[in-house]
Amino acid sequence: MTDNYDFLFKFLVIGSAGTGKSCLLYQFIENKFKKDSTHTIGVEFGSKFVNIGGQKVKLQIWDTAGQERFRSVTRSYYRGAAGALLVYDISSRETYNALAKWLSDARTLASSNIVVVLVGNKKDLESEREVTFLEASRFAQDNDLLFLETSALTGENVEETFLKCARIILSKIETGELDPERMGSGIQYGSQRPRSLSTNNRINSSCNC
Ligand SMILES: Nc1nc2c(ncn2[C@@H]2O[C@H](COP(=O)(O)OP(=O)(O)OP(=O)(O)O)[C@@H](O)[C@H]2O)c(=O)[nH]1
Ligand SMILES: [Mg+2]
Repeated sequence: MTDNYDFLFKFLVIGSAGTGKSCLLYQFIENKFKKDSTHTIGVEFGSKFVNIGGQKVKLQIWDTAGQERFRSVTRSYYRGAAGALLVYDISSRETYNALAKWLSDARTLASSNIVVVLVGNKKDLESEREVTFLEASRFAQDNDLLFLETSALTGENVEETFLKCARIILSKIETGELDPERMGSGIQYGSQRPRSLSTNNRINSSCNC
C-alpha cells in the first residue's frame, strides 16, 4: 500500500511574498520549475514520501502565502508543525530583513521545538545578490537554524533542504528530544509499526546532505 509509512511529519513553508516558496515545493514534488507561479492565496498543500535511514516518512507540507493580507489565515496553520522552511530571496534584502518576524511567529505559534531550516532561495541570481552567504550563516547560527542556499529554478539543494529537516527531526525522535506521542508535535506514527532506529539505520544528524 502506498499510504503505508513509518512517520508523518507536518512541515510549513514560510517567508515573505515572492521568495519562491511555491516554486520550491513544486520543484521538490514534481522535479521541475513551476513557470508563471502566482501569489499563493491563503495556503496550499503538498505531500511526498521520502526514505530516511530505512524509515518511510510522509512529509505533509503546507505552503503559506507571504502576503501580509493573509497573515491571520496562514498563522492558523502553524499549530503543530514539526519542521519549517524559512525562505528569503538572496537577491532581496527586504525579504532577509523580515526573517526575525517569521521566525518568531513559527516558534510562538507552531512549537518552540520546531526544526527550522533557513533557505536562501534564487541562488541562480548571483549577479543580483543582496545578501551574502556569510551574513545569513551568522543569522542561522545565532538563531539555531540549519542553513542552505537553493534554486527552485535549477533544483539545486531543493531536495536536500527538505531531507535535511526531516533527518534532524528523526534524529531528535531517536534521542528522545522529540516525542511523537506529544500533542501538537507535528509527528504521527503511520499504520506501519515504527521500526526501531537500530545502529544500522541510525540517522546521521551531522550529515551535511
Ligand atoms: N530566478 C529564480 N526565480 C525564482 C526562483 N524561485 C522562484 N522564482 C520566481 O519568483 C517568483 C515568486 O515565486 P513563488 O514561488 O510564487 O513565490 P512565493 O514565495 O510562493 O510567493 P507568495 O505565494 O506570494 O508568498 C516567480 O516569478 C518565480 O518564477 C528561483 O530559484 N530562481
Ligand atoms: Mg506561493
